[in-house]
Amino acid sequence: MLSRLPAIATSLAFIFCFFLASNRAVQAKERPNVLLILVDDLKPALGCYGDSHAKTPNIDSLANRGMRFDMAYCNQAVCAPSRFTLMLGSHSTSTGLYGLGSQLRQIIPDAVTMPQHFAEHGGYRTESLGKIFHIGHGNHGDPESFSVPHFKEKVIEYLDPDSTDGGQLTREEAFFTNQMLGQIKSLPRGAAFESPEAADEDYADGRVAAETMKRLQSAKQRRQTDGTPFFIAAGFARPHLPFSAPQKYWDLYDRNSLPMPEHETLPVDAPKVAGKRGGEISNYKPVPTKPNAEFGGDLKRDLIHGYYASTSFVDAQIGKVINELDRLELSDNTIVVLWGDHGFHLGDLGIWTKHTNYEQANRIPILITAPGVTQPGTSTKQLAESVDIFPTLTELAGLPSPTGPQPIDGVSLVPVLKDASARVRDHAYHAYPKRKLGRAIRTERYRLVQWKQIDGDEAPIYELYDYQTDPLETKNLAEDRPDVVERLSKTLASYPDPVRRNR
Ligand SMILES: [Ca+2]
Repeated sequence: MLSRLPAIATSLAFIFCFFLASNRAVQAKERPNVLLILVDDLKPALGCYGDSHAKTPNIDSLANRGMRFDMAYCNQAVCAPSRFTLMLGSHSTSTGLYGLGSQLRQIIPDAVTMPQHFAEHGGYRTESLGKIFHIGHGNHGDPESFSVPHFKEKVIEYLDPDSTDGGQLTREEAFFTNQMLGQIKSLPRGAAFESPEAADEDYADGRVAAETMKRLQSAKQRRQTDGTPFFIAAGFARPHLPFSAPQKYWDLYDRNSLPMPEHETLPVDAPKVAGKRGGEISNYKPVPTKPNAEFGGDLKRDLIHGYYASTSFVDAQIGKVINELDRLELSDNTIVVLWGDHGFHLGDLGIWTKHTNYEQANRIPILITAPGVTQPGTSTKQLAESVDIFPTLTELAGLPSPTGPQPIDGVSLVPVLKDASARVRDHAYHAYPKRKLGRAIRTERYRLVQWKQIDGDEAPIYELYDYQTDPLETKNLAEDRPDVVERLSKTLASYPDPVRRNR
């Protein structure tokens, strides 16, 4: 009798596993699909966010299908760390993944990313196209996150030979393809913008859109055949520099009517560590290479025109993907999220690109359409962070909440999706490491930034901005408003101590 026990146990275990597997298959058939659209360096310079200059009919139409988050913030205003926060649900200050070259699997080998979680707990087939995890600067993406190999595309791309001094490898192309990483400054600079007569698919974003449409077609067939739900992450490279976009998208704009920066000096009384001059933008010609050099008026206008043209180009590609989702009759059972990885300074405060703790680098678009949950044409002023997307999507899909092993800092926004006035957080948190680490609390009215060395014992330096009275961040009010500094620094103190930089 005793000798038969192992056999019985094995049989029971087999039946149990079979039951679990078949139960999971049944549940998987009922799960919504997920289409995650990531757009590189996209600030809310979009028609649906009230930007009257932007020509973004497709993103505007996507916004009309569900809920627009008007006070959404990234957790760190640069590509690689921001994408880690999205995919892990963890702040960079909780993981130490602060750098462009930070290696996820070296730091947290067993991390369970959002697509891994969907595959493991929901039976999803997970796919990635274009810029999802940051690739470049020594990073190679995260193949473990997806069911099938990544569809890799270029971020830095030129068609016009003049943009590359006749076809030479340029600095940013080298960074983004992991070449010559120790000798970048020896390479020529590529152009900051180009506007050839070209077809959409001559550039990466056109090809990513075309491939995403094919993947949706196969996913539909798979869903019909065996019920497998899909999680497809499509990542678009523009409006990241260089502003390489076909001429027809530049032609949508009257360059002389585009908005120029209103306030081009750093905030009065702001600490030096918080500001920025030069940096990424200086790796492109014809931008002056000296950090404090004045940009001519034409150059500013070219860059701003290029940003808007690139946004319109990416908007058209997103339109193709959404049209295909509709044509395949997948829209009724597919959650669609559009997310920009961080904002972008277009000369405000005299700053270009990102890498700061200021408003323009940190505010992002988040649009969520969840069939049966969101109402068309809704918006919310509730605060939201990138880390919230992971627990929001798991709840919408009926999956268990993420539990790590990485620290989970996000909260589900599903209550807000159901009721735009529901409160799930009273502030957003973000951070940026420079010579000191700047950690910020953004409320509806204020932003407090605390600058301090990690593990340092020096007195922290504070910045405080009041967006009710000073939306352009012209003056640091920390000295004038100690009451607000004290209240918000208590909120900041409720966060875990920041993890040291790992790379
Ligand atoms: Ca980016």
